[in-house]
Amino acid sequence: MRNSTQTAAELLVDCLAEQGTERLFTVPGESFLAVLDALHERSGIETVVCRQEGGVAFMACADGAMTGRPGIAFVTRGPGATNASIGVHVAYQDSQPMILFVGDVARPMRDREGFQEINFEAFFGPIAKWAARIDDPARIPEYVARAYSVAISGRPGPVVLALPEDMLCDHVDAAIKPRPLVTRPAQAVCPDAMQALFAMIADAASPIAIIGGAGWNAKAREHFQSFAESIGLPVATAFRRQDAISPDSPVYAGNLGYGPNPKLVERVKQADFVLAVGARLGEATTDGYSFPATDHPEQLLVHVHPDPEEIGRVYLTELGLCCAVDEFAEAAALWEDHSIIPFDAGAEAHREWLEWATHSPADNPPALDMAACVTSMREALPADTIICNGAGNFAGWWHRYWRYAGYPSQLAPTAGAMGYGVPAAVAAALRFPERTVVAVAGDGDFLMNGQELATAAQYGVNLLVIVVDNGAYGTIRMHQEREYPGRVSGTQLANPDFAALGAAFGAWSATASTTAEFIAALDDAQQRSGLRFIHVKIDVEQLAASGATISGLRAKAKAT
Ligand SMILES: Cc1ncc(C[n+]2csc(CCOP(=O)(O)OP(=O)(O)O)c2C)c(N)n1
Ligand SMILES: [Mg+2]
Repeated sequence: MRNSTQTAAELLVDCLAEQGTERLFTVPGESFLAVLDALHERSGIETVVCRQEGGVAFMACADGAMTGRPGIAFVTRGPGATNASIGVHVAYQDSQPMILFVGDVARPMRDREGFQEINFEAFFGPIAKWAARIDDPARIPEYVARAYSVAISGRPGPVVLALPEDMLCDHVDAAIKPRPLVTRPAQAVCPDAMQALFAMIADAASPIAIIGGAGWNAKAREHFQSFAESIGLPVATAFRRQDAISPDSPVYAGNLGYGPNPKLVERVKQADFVLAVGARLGEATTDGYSFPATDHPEQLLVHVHPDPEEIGRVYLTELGLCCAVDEFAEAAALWEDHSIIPFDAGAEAHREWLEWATHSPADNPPALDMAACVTSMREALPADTIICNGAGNFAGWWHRYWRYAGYPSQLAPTAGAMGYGVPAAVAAALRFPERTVVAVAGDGDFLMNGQELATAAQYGVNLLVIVVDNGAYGTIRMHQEREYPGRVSGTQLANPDFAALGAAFGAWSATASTTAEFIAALDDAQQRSGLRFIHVKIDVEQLAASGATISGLRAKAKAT
């Protein structure tokens, strides 16, 4: 029997192995026991057992972001899939390849609202690139190959495949084999369009490039950087895509997104030519589609993006290049055109960024000065450290004062989902055991997925966790103080003893209430390996890296 047939679950696992899957993330369910069993037989794929499906999906999403191949997640029916949905949404908004497999009710139970039943195609439809169900086990190779193809091609994103429990136990002919490795289709640059682009740059007086989105890799980064440097083109990064260029590049102009350098904002507004590469130019990067503006007759926009539907979707676009980021970057680096007189703007913009991103201590600094703490990390940690965060104002200090060198070195959700940082850091520590990985989290952010420290401990990863505790959902408090000054409602937090919590997960832990204590704790943490945890206590008065304070916002409200 075994020689002539295989179970559907075995075939599925073989298909994943054929696609180069080394690791998958899961919280198990009885709906896909057959898959767990098939994994038991096949040692080539590591099964990472997590503690909540939000953590599972974030780990898979981060893994996909790091490798460019889909991160793989397995969860169970309604409860597992709904927990995991936050990671599908992030993978969608962040354009990261991921495949979520969902154990589904058995086929005979369907459409009766069976136990934990959900119509997954309908549920995930709007937040996945493709959501489908495999009913016929003989077609597993086709579905898996298509899932990989959809996840990595064009604008990458998440795919969801539902697996009926009974289908996984079906026997199929052993002659049915996995399809071979799926690769991204070639998306080369059109030479005529390239020529037109170079002519426009040659005519520009104040150009700027905005780079981001997915599809970057170490080589693409190098290529684009050498092109930009050769003509002095200032390069800004889109929201949370700061590792798309080296911070040491003499044309790096800084990051857009929340709390950008006002001088960079002005530069983008005043530019007569914008080259967007890979970036969708979303709401966060453009401050609500205001720079570049959606209609900007005085500003030429060239949009380079792998998905033709993104080009011209929101913005008036002079020239669209539908191609892959790395193919564009390479073509730009190798393009022979000597008509462009190099701009001084790149060096100017870089100076402005350095000034803004360099901490200058205040006369009266707070007891624990976040900007000083992040600056001290630059001395203490390797330059290519991977910094992971979820959502909250705390992240702004790293976005401003950390230098994201190396690739990848920033795992942060452009979708702004809290709880992403710790799971992403676990995935990064597993993927790059030789590199330093730091999860930074707010007190609110940490408690959304901090349970994945148990996963970190179980797999023995090296990971430093920094929790910035201001006793508040500080970001919301900041907006609240702006809109409703002095009326604090729904934003205060009573917290556990975070250092004790970290220790309970097996971490070496410390608490820092002053800048000096932070520096000492960091030094101590660096002498150790495994799980390390620093609980940083800050006053909520220090609201954001922009310098916003509660008293400042209240005073401003009084004055107007
Ligand atoms: C999953 C999720 N829920 C709610 C929000 C809305 N939100 C954005 S930032 C924030 C507060 C974050 O608090 P904390 O992690 O303590 O960081 P802080 O702003 O205090 O530095 C909230 C509630 C979100 N972005 N994601
Ligand atoms: Mg907080």
